[in-house]
Amino acid sequence: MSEPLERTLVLIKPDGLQRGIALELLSQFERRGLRLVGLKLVWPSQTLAEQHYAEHRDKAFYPGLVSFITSQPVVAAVFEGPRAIEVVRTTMGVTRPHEAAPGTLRADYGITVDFNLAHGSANAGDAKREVALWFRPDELLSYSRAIDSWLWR
Ligand code: IDP
Ligand code: MG
Repeated sequence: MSEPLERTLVLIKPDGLQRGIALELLSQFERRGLRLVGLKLVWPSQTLAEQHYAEHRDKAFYPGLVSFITSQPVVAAVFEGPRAIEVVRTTMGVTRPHEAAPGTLRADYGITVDFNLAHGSANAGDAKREVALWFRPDELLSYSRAIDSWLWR
């Protein structure tokens, strides 16, 4: 009953780092059993931010979003595991913290959409594109952990 392992991009946005809870937030994904395969601090360039949020180019909030994400460093991480993309999204909760379910990261740590703390790839296509955008192949490590056999098969 093995499920294919997925990789997905997580960003802890500037608000998470500035509030001093970046690693606390990341640990929520680790605690669920996801395996960390890439991790770094990045101060995103304008180009990186624009590429990352390209799908929102025409939205009213886009200029503010790009200026926010480039204003301070972010933590970029890649997590791996069965259904990792969905696991990250459900752990984060929906985009607007006031609509997010209690127990999710955005609900428990946030209150407005402007400061919703984290990014997680939305689907398999986005995950592939975003992981490649933020990490070089040699920055991603493939390894196993002894506990993996107690988390998935
Ligand atoms: P997601 O981060 O849950 O995937 P998206 O709809 O892809 O949500 O939006 C990307 C990011 O843009 C959000 O996480 C949030 O930071 C910002 N954003 C989305 N909608 C709004 C809005 O209505 N006002 C301000 N910022 C927004
Ligand atoms: Mg999105």
